[in-house]
Amino acid sequence: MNVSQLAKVELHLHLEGAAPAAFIRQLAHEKNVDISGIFTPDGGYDFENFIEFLAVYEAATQVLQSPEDFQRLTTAVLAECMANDVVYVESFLSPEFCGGGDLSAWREYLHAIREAAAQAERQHGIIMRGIPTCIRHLGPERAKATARCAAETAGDWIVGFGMGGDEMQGRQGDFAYSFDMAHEAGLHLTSHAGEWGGAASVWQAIEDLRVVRIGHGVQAIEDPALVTELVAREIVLEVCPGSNVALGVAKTLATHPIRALREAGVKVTVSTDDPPFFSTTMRQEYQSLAEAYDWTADDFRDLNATAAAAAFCDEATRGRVLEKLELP
Ligand code: MCF
Ligand code: ZN
Repeated sequence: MNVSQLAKVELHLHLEGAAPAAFIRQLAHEKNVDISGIFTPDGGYDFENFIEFLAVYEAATQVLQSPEDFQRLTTAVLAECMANDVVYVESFLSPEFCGGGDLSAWREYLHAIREAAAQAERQHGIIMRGIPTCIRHLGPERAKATARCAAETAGDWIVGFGMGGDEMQGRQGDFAYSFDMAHEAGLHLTSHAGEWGGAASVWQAIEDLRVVRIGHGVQAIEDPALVTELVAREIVLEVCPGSNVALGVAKTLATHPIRALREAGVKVTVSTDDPPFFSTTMRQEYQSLAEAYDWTADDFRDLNATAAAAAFCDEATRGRVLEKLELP
């Protein structure tokens, strides 16, 4: 069997960022919203760099206006996950795009997302869990409303709290209040760091926010003391190689830090981030890694074992995931 067809766990997937461009174009058509400027002539998302990516992402979310839109989105995204043999996926959800941080609106959006997830699980067995995520460039005050939404809905489905967005703005520690609130509600913590903000940003995330996973984290390779610390603390990196190459964090897969980090003993996992934006899929990621590094099925089973162990779900769910992966 080709390694790209192995059963997979994906820990780093933004729900809106996983929306196929055709899905967003269709919603724009239905709602009469003109966002034609965000698409390339051949129908993909059009951006040249990280800042443009964030702007195009946010423009695309304009057509996601109701719980029903998010229900359709979740169904479409899970279909794509299944087509890539993903058996368990944790998705970042944004209360900002689901009611603007209003708690009762968030509950309605969440209900719709969970309906779609429950139906996919009943019909096809795929398991999804949600991680509400604040948007760094909107600042610490807005993050508090997101954290409150997360804390109030924490449970067996909302399992974590995270932060994405423009890492060049502010410091990780500016968001400590929100991360503390989420932690007290029993949520597991992750934050995007070390994608643009260097090793210093990863240090801040582990020291100031008490995260147990890092989104990206690949720039940790610049600081040997940090690599040692990540190994000692068993911090898990949600690495998204295709995203990093598409946005210019790494020039090529051959020079991407994932291999060196893994060889240094850091716990790494593989995800797609925002697959249609970066013209990637989970199968494509596995295929590219296998070709670039000669990784075998055993390497990928090892990555999935790390991901399953690092999943924020409860132990009963983890057991089901391990069964699907055919891992002990
Ligand atoms: O991981 C990629 C690139 N780095 C940082 N942020 C994001 C990525 N994909 C989406 N985001 C951000 C973006 O600001 O996360 C937010 C978006 O608004 C959504 S979180 C559900
Ligand atoms: Zn991300």
